[in-house]
Parts: sequence; structure tokens; C-alpha cells
Amino acid sequence: MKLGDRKPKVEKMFGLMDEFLKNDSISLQKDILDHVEFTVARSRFSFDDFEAYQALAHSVRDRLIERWHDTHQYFKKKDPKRIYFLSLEFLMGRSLTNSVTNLGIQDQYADALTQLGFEFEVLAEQEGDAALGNGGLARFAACQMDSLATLDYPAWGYGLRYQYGLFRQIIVDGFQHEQPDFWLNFGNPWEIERVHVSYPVKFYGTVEEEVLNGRKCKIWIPGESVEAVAYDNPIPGYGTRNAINLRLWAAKPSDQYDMESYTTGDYINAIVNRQKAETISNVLYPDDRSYQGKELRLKQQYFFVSASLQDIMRRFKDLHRSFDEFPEKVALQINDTHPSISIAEVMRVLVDEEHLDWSKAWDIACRIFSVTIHAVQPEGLEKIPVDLLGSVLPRHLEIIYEINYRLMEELKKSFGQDYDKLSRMSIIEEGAVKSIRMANLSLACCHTVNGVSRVHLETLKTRVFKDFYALWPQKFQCKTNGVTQRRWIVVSNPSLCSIISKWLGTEAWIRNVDLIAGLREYAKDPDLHTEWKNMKRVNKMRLAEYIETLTSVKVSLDAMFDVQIKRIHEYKRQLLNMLGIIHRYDCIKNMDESDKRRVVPRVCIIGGKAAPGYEVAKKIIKLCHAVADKVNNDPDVGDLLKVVFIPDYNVSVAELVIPGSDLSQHLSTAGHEASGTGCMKFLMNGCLLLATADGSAVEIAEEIGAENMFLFGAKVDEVPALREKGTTLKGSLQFARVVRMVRDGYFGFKDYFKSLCDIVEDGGDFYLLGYDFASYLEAQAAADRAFVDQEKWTQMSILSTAGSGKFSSDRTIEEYAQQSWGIEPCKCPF
Ligand code: F58
Repeated sequence: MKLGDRKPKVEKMFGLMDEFLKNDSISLQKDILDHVEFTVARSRFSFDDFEAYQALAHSVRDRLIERWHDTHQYFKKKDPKRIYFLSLEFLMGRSLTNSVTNLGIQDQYADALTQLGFEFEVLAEQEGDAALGNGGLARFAACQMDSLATLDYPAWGYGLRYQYGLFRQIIVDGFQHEQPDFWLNFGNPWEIERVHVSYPVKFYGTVEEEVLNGRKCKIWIPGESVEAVAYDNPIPGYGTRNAINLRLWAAKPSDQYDMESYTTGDYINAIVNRQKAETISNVLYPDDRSYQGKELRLKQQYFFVSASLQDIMRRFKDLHRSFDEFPEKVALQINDTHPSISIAEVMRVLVDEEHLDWSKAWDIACRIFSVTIHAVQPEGLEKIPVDLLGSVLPRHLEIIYEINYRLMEELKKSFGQDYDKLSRMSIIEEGAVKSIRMANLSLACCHTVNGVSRVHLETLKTRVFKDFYALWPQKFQCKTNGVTQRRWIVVSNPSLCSIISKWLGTEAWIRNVDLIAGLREYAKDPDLHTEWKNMKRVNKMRLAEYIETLTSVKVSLDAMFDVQIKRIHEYKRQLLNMLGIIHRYDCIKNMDESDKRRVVPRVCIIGGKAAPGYEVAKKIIKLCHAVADKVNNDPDVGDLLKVVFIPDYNVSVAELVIPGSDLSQHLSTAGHEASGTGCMKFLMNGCLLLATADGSAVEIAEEIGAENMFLFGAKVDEVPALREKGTTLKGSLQFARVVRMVRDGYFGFKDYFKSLCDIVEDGGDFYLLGYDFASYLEAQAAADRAFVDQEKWTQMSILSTAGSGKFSSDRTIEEYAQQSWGIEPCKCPF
């Protein structure tokens, strides 16, 4: 009997399955034990915490799959316009607690585990992070997936299933070392391998011309084929049955690969060559710029784009005959310029394979694509050398040339023979290395170009894409970033979650975060203050224990926990923070005992990874450790100042650190941080912000009132003029003094730190540390004064949380849905 002849006995099957999996405590216990026995293959009388976590995760996964199936059946039936979110990076972190929270069965699981003699929180700690991304861009993609599912949008995420995620950071003698992230070694219960969902992705080869039905056509004869296999990751929404899909592609050797070697008897080499195919999805590139122009990077981009588009088009063709309807059913979002080769791929498929004429294909492409730019500087925008693109994707290069030719013709109509302008706007950059500007390709095609904060959009309009803005102002939109309150309050700060729900008298804010503004009414209520302070203290206690375990440094809970956690980068100015700490240390050293009594004790916590090839960033990490060594062991200082570097910062570390912070620092030189999303997580958790007027901090000040945060430093529009002044612009005497301490070897490693000192003194101080130092110290002093008055501080903290509603990714997603994608919710009714 052939497969197609078989008739499933639907009635029988229904009879054998419960309608839905049951979530009462006994059923959950039974499920967990079943998974211990049959999935993890351990005896239910003998299994450890990790095995218990695995079994627990599998039982949650079953429940996710159930909803995920229902959602997809429903989407299929309704056939709404879908949003496909293409991103080379997703920083998902852990899934267990987030999943049970969104499924609404956290209490039931906690109870079931207690009955079995386990603790949910302990098992949750067993899970490693899925770190398939570098930083803000990738974590924002994860927050967007959560909001898309929660708001019932018919969405799919597409990305790459890297075998190795972002490197692990270990610290040896204060220096960063990188180790591979073997995140899949113990299996990944959150993904579903779809061996039957796979597509061939082609590379290299030549382009030939052919005549088809009297029309000249281009045919790409590829030289290599690699199979893309789907791994699906269900993403549950909160307070809905909807669970959407994040489909990540892994590279596998193609079945047809290198048949010639087999037939010529070179069996071993044929096998070895097959394995090479898998390298495409092996490793995530760290944020390094070193990947620019790397062949593997381009192959990764095209690999996931081609597989995703084949998948999207297959789904479309299942229900539709003509591509005329494609823009009514499909919206494609490209997350930064990394997936923008998809524009050339859509054109290739429509023109070469579907035989649409060029202008019709281009019209379709222009109606489906929108892009979000996450960089500020033009250098942050990807370029691909023409020679490289021509070798790996020869047909795509031709298509890009054709797009550019037509773009130039159109531009000439507006700008005449202004060749300077034309060359700036061209997709092709002439120069020592002739390259494709992927951003210009995106701008030429996308109907919407999104900035991630108002300040950022302004920069895009007035500097980075000035010429394009003059031509197509309507394309440029602001979609200020947001983060999901589910992960950043409900999951990571359950005590705060309970307080908010209690005082608002509802949990509705978890789906409708605007309601959180209702807390303002109680900002001075002494009872709320007591609960708020207790919550903060318990979170600080948890963080203090973590710090002691990792670094052996004991910290006082009465101190202000002052945190800067983010990627280490010159523009983020961790060095400014360090120089500020040195100044504080120097002041304490020069105080008599009575003055010391007035000092507000601080624990300065810093965490973040430096890109492996980024020498300056690595030196800053070493400086943190050198200063910490000196300060933490100085009996003159005691609990007045402690400095802690938290190694291997990642999403789950952030979940622990943020709720336990009093103050957080966001110090980017104005105009350099596109948005920043860390600040939004701190804000939600009632942590006060010390920040420059950059990125989203400007909008945060509008929401909570500038008087409720500590703003400092040069403004965006002052920075260019300050830079003009160049080396004549010296910092204060205080600045000179602290730099001198580093230079003179007060913290050791004199020669090693020399170049750091040179950068801020002799090297032009591009990031304006010297200029901003005095105002930074003033802001720090204002934070100290505010902390002394604990009632005032608590009020500011409550007002921060109360004003955080705008910074939910739910608001961001609603704006994308309405202004860019034109999609409607599609809620699974079961
Ligand atoms: C970040 N970009 C921005 N890029 O720096 C930050 O201001 C913004 O809030 C965030 O995006 C979300 O919009 C960012 O994270 C990367 O990590 C790139 C990944 C690929 C290599 C180059 C860096």
C-alpha cells in the first residue's frame, strides 16, 4: 500500500488522544516521570537535577507543540497576510520559565515538582542559554517574537541554527579569553527537528543565457548544493493559545553532493567533502567587523535567506496561483542589512524561475520588503566585495547590477548629472575594493526604512541616508525599540510582578502594559514603599550571593548597586565608568574618617563581552579587574566601594542582575547608540538610570520626567562641533589626575594600559570622555544625594516602572504591524 492510499482513522485517533494535554498536578507529575523513563531514558527511581530538567522541559514542549499545531492549522485555514521576520541573530536565552509563564501553568508545574521532591527554580537553573546572537539587535529580535505571539499576529521568524553560539567569556588573571559555546551538546528540548522540511541551497557556478518561448532568459548553473534542514522552535504567546514558529536552518550535506567522487572511487574524500557543507551553520560571527568580506559570512546570509524564501513561496503556492497576490499575503522584514541579499533572491526567483517580467517582479519586491537599521555609523553597514559576490552568487550579482542601473536612471530624473550624489547613492561602491552596499540595496527596494529611536531616525535622515531621505521621505519611519515585560518583569522579577498586579488590582498589564502607568497614583504610598524596598532588597541579596560565588567578593546590601552591563565598546564608554570609579576611590583615599561617614557606599558592577579581535575593549576589561583588585583589597575603603566584573554576561545573567540593581549606567557618546534596550529592562525593574541624552534615553526622559533620572554629557548636536575642536579640547583637572593614575601604574600593568590613556589624552579623545567627565561626576553625585533620601529614591524608582509602558515591544510590534507590514491579528479560537 502506498502512503497516499492510507486513510487515517481519525475517529479512532481522536479517541486515543485526550482533547488537550491535562495540566493538573497529577497529570504533570505523570508526564514528567514518563519523560524521565522514555525520553531521557533514566529510571524514575534514580535521576539527577539535570535529568529532571530535561524531562520537565520535554513535558512543557509537548504542551507547546499542541498549541503550535493548532495555531498553524488555524493560520492555514484563515490564510491571513503573514509577517516573515528574517534575522541572522536571535538571542533567546533560556526557555523553560518563559514557556510555562506564557502557557499560564507555572504554579501547576511548581506544585507538581514539589510533590516529586524537586524545586522548579533549581531545575530552571540547569538550562543553558540559547545565545545565537551578539547583543541588542538579537535580543530585540527575541522580544519581538514574544510580542508577535502574544498579540496573535500570524508571524514566522527565520534564522540560522548555529552549532556554536556566541563565545563564552572566561577571565584568567583579569584578561578575557574566548571559549566555544557548545550549547547543543546535551540536546535541545525546545527545538523540533524537521528532517522532511529541507531545501537545497545553491552556490557558485556560472550564468548562461537561454531562449524560452522566444524570450531570452538567464539560467544559473550552480556549482555546489547544500541542504537546509528546518529546526522549529515554538514561541508561545502569553494569555492566548497562539504559539508561533521560529524556524532555524541547519546545513547538511546534499544527497547529490559530489557523486563524481563516489563513482571514481574516492569514497573517503567524498565523505570528508560532504561534511564541509555543515560548516555553513557552524558558528555565529562575533561582532567584529572582521567578517566583512568573508566568504562564509556571505554563505550564511544567502543560505538562510534562500531556504526561508523557498519555504515561504511553497506555503504561498499551496494556496495561491498568481504572484500578483503575493504582497497581499506576505510581508518580509529584514533585520538590519544582513538578510538583504533576499531582495536579489526574490527577484531571481520571480524573474528566472517564475518568468515574471522585471518591472512586475520589482513592483512585488518593493511592496513586500521593509528593513530596520540598527547601526548609527555608515561603517556599521555591511558591504560585500563585488568579486566575492560574483563568485559565490554570480546570478545575484547580475541582478544587483540591473537594480542599480535602473536606480541610477531614476535618480538622474531627480538629480540630473549630480555625479557625487549618484555615486553616494549607488548600490555599487567604487574604490580600492569594489563593493556592494547592502544598505543601499535595501533602501532602493524597501517600502519602509525603520530607525530604532527618534534620535536614531534623525541621524539616518540627516546624515547616514541623507540623499535617500531627500528623495523618498515617506519611506523613513521611527519605531522606537521595546522589550517584553513578560521576560523582563514577570519571569525575571516575580516579586515585582506580584506587587504591580496587587496595586493595580489586575494582571491585565502583562498583556496591556499601558496600564502600568496606574502605579503613579501610589508613588508616595508608604505601604507600597515598604513592599517595593523589600522586593529590591531580596533581589539584591540574590545578586550579592551570585557575586560572592563567582568572584569571592562580599558586598553590602546597604550599598547602592550600580550596574553597567552590555557589550564592551569604546562608544559605550565603560572606560568613563572606570575613570569615575578611580575618582571615587581617590576621593575616599583622601578623606578623613568623618568625611567617610558621609560617603554613599557603592558596589560597581560591570559585565560584558569584548569582540575577540577588539584590543581596546579587552584592555578595558583588564582595567576593570586591575582596579577591582586594588580597591577591593584596600582596608581604607572597606564597604564604601567595591568593584565587580561579572564574567560571561548573557541573557540569564541579565535576568538576575537587573532586578537587583539600584542604578544603571548608559554612557554612550551622544549620537552613537541607535537605541539601547538594556535601559528599558532596568527602567521596567524600577532601577534609576544614569545616562547620556542618546538613543531611547531621550524618550525615556520624556516618559518619566528628566527629574527622575540622572542625565549628563554633551548633546547629540553638540558632538560634531566638540570634535572639530579636536585635541585642544582637554578634560578637567580631575580627569587628568585619574588618567595619570592609570598611566603611572597605580593599578599595575603600566605599559599595557598606556594605549588606553593615549586614546583619551593624545589620540583626540574621539568619544569625548574628557569633555563629559565633569558632568558625569556631577550626575554621579546627584545619584548619591538621591540615594541618601530613600523615600525619594523609592518614589523615583516607582515612577520609573510606572513610566516604562511605552518601552514594551508590544507597542513596537503594533506600530510595525500597522505602519509597515499591514497585518491583522489571527487568534486561534480553541
Ligand atoms: C544594536 N545593534 C544597537 N548590532 O547598537 C542598539 O543601540 C540597539 O538598541 C539594538 O541594536 C536594537 O535595535 C546591534 O546589536 C549587532 O549586534 C551587530 C550584529 C552583527 C555584527 C555587527 C553588530
